[in-house]
Amino acid sequence: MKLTSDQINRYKRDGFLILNDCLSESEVSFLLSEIPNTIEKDSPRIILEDNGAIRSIFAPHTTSKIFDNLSKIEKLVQPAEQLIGNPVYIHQYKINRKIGLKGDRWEWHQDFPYWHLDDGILAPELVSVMIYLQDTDASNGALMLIPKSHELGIVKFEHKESIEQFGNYVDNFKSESHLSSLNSNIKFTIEHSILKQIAEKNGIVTASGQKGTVVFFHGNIFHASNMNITPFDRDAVLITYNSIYNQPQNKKNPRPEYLCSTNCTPISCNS
Ligand code: 6CS
Ligand code: FE
Repeated sequence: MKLTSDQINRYKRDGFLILNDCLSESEVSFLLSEIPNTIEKDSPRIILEDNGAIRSIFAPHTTSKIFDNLSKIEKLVQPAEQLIGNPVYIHQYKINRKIGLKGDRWEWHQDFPYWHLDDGILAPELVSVMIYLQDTDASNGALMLIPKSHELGIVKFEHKESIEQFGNYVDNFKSESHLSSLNSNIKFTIEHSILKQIAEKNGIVTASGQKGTVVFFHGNIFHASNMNITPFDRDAVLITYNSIYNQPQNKKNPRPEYLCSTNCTPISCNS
């Protein structure tokens, strides 16, 4: 299912595009029932919240054929190819669980700094596809985005040096635990005065949607999500597609395969 030129233009203008009813009720319940098959005890792919609840399940496609098939369906891959303008492969794939009453926040950040500095990906030619597996709104931690913020490139980090001061960060990057990129206290967050200035200018959009809603968003867009204070889970699948001509260059201390795939074979859609 290809995007219309109006949808493509809206994505280019805003940095995101929300498609309601992209997956059917039966597709979503099939995916939900498959989640237990993606969880391997004590696997580094499973990231826990401080309270012990599962926060993220990385690379679910490595243990589940169902999630592997999902990443190759036309209605996800074709829009990604249209938005990137090249054939794509999967850079990163995860299920972000926001378990009711336990799922924690994602502070305001851009994704591309992690893929640029930790993985050595040179250009922001990536698109993340977020699929809601439950009805999602502001109460249970929907994705919040600041329109047009993707046009600013990588902005200054809060409490951290600016990207220029990182210099050859990738070369000097100590292979610390990767948790500072994955937990509820992530290392590259947006400097607060910049966040305030851009939020005042462009507003904040809460991407609410029923199960089956899909949000396509740019690697440089400012985004965040609140903790889930409701008793209702907010499971979301995130597939990040990258241009096959924009592969990771960090060969010195690459992150593990489940965070940064080196299988850059272009995806051929299943029907
Ligand atoms: O480090 C990463 O690749 C992950 N971390 C964040 C905060 N967003 C992008 C990505 O999922
Ligand atoms: Fe993110």
